[in-house]
Amino acid sequence: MADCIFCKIAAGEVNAKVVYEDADTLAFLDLNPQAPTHALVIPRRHIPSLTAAEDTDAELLGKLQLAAARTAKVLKAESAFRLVTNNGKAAGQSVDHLHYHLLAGRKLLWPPG
Ligand code: DGP
Repeated sequence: MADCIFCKIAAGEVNAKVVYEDADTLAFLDLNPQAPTHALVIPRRHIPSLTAAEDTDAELLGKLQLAAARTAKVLKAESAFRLVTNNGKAAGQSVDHLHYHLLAGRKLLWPPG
């Protein structure tokens, strides 16, 4: 999508520190990290949010989960990390391209704020 920052990162038009990529997904470090390890895992294809995903996206959503696990391994965080998506403005979503935050490297509180 033309105006989507994450589509631009996926296309290589905007720089990001990419830590994992495959044909369908990409993971890069968050610009505003909330933990010592903070990556964003996204589908290359534009899906605005998890609730915008459709039945035809099921395979891609599965790949996104696997990409997150692989990203955790690349970042040596596989033993303890949190994977979360903010779905909707009130939940904190500021970029309308589906993304999972992968957070690690510090004690993660529960319940989250
Ligand atoms: P959310 O608020 O859940 O939609 O998360 C969006 C995240 O995206 C936020 O933590 C900051 C990050 N972010 C926004 N713009 C950029 C960018 O241009 N590059 C990178 N690396 N991260 C970005």
